[in-house]
Amino acid sequence: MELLYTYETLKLEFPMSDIDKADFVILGIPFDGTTSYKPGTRFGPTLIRQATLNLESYILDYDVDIADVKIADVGDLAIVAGNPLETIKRGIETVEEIKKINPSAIPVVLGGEHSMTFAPVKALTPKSYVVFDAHLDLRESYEDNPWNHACVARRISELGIKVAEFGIRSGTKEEVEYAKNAGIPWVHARDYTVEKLKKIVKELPEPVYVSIDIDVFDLSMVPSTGTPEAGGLRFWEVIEALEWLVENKKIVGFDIMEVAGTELGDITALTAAKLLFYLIGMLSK
Ligand SMILES: [Mn+2]
Repeated sequence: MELLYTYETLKLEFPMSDIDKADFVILGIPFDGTTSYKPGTRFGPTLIRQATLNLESYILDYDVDIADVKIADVGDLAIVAGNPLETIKRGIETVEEIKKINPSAIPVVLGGEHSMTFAPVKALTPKSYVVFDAHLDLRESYEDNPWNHACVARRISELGIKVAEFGIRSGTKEEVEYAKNAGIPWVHARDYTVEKLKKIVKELPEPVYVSIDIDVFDLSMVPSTGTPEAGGLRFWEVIEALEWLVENKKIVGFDIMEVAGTELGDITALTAAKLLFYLIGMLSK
């Protein structure tokens, strides 16, 4: 089954399912056209898939073997180089195609810069958007481009979707004011606890879309990302929050974004791959 804008790329090491039979459908969006600092998120989806080769498919914590889960991988989106909006349009259409073929599947987007998250969110129309990120991403526009990666949470909140942000440690005064006026709760990485997240997310309407900008983690774990920031969260802090989310809220889709790098075996991709297996594992147990 072929989708209009996708092409095959590196596959995971165990047999993949067809889209119509899958519980999860992986789609890479290898775009880095508005990246500000470190380039290379165009290689993110490939690096994450390759990094899964290092992992046991059995998840100790959940007694789930990822190799037994029905996962389809539709490959990567054919991006429009340098044009985030046109690439987003292709992304929306592709996620809509996936949902048409299999309405119960959970789309899993691998990025690619964070601007691309708008595509699955627009296609899946969740009521809430929970994001783990170092950055507020609430700018009206950045470098004269409203589709820049620094604006994605703002564009999503403008859709009328409730936004909540965790692990934040970078933003402008204007972004903080916008969050206040729009009623967007956010928790600084310094103040972050899973209990604080639960308190905020408990009130959010369902279904929920979950986005993980890999830069939410401390940069010692994720040096290869578009805009690395010191002072981030630890791996198990994020996993614990995700486990609670999966148990308490209906999740319509998730993504792991901003993985960059140019070398196989990059630490950042290894962190993202482990996170991908844990997310699929916790949603399958
Ligand atoms: Mn970020």
